[in-house]
Amino acid sequence: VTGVQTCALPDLTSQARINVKTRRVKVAIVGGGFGGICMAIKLREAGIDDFVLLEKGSGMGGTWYHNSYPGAACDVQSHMYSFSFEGNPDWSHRYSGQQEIHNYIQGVTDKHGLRQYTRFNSEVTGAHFDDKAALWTLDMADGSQVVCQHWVLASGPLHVPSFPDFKGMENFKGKIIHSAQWDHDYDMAGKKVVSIGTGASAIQYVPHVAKEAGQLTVVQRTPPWIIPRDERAYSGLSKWMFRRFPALRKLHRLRLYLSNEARVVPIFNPRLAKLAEPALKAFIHYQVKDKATARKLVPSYTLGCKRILISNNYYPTFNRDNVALVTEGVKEIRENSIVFSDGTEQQADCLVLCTGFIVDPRIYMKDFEITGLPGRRLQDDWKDAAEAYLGTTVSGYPNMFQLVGPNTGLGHNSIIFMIESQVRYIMDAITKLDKRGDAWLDVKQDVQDRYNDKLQEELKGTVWQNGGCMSWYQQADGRNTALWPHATFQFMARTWTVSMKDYHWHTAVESVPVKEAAVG
Ligand code: N01
Repeated sequence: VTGVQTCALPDLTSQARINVKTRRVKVAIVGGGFGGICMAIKLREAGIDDFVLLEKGSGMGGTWYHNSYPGAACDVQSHMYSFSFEGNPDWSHRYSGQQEIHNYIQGVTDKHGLRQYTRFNSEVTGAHFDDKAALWTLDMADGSQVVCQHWVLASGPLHVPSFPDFKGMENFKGKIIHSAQWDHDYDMAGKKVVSIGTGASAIQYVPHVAKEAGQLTVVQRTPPWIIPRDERAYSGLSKWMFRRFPALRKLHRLRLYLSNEARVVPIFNPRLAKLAEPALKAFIHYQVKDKATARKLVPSYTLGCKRILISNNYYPTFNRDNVALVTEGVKEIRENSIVFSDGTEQQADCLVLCTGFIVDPRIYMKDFEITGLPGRRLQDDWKDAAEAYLGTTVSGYPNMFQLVGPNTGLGHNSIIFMIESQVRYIMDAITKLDKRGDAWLDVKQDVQDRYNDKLQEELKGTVWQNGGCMSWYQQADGRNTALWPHATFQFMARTWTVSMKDYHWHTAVESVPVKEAAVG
């Protein structure tokens, strides 16, 4: 790996310093996944060491720390699903598994000495801005507080598992596992397993669970479109070339970037997307022997409306004698079984819920109180929809930044590209503010409103809105607050610098002495 090595024991002095009851820093980062790590690295590179990274888990990695179900892997190519500034010539396969990505994250964390800035098992439960002092106070679940000038919400939208509310669920006597909270100690050998949901996670673990379980019933509400996965392993020679000639690795990354980026075209031309559907239907019928089952696996909405999944081993799983596909709805859960809407009853020792995440920040942040300028409360401001400017700043909440905020998700390329663009933008905001000698910046409401009105207008023509499906990209009323509806280089261009005229710039009214217990 160019540049990624393990290092360095934590600086115990700094660690001790971080654990005081109330701590004051220039920047607080919430979340230790790819976003928080990128932010921390760029702060250090800019010579800003006065920051803390608050992570609710006990390790770095976010999604890749928590999601460890069998077969967990990334469906974006490894050379794209890694930082542009921390290339890894040693990726074993075109698409990496969770463990390899997790190892990469640990390597980057150690190389940049980030553990000494990190407070693990530290859940942030609220954030409040004091406009006189120009400081934020972050409330922690353990009762402590962190006072900061800026804070960056890098918790990501896919971290609160969604549990369906099936009738009788509480009566079930067997084991219940959510895909995002896999219990590796539970032995499925010989067990009757019912798996609910057929999204990105399910299609990855179903082939593995099928091999282990006595019987596996896959409950499908809506079939996903699945394309073949280019499973290639990188040869020793390729890795050597990538290490010896980093320009080759960068060229390879560029090629992957451009080929992914080309997939933005059908998003705006659903008729183009439809052209690929006959080949994918043929793929299903080629891989699944039973014709009735194959027909059930064919989606009825336009390709791309929901996230396009990639797999070579999901469809063949349905050729196994111990696997069945059920397309009836779940009517009721009983002590040892599940009853479907057609009245059939399936015995179950274990229910695996692959029912996704609560993605709407209005719901998953309902217990996370954020108050900004006087009279501003994020729950109120977002009552109709979560809105930000460039997915990063929210009017009325000065010096608060979000990574992978509203309308920054992607259906076609690597989210890490978006994160790097956002981090560059945040660094530019912090730097400009310091240069001006101001205390806080706040995006103008009319700038934010115009931006979102235009975005929603542009989203209207996309396959996500017109493809005949509902997905987690949309909130309940159909509005899409999740995805960026353009090429990613357009996002990079928009976030390259902070435009002075988009923001109000302010000095603090009061100066608060830099000492602990400034609040609380
Ligand atoms: O969740 P999902 P996921 N009764 O929301 C079904 C990322 N990811 O955890 O389609 C019955 O996709 C629901 O049915 P329907 C990626 O961005 C990335 O798999 O709503 N079924 C659906 O089938 C992905 O999009 C990787 O009709 C119910 C499923 O549950 C995101 O995470 C890997 C139901 C939920 O699928 C989420 O993926 C894995 C109910 N009551 C995940 N409620 C990479 O490779 C829900 N469903 C990068």
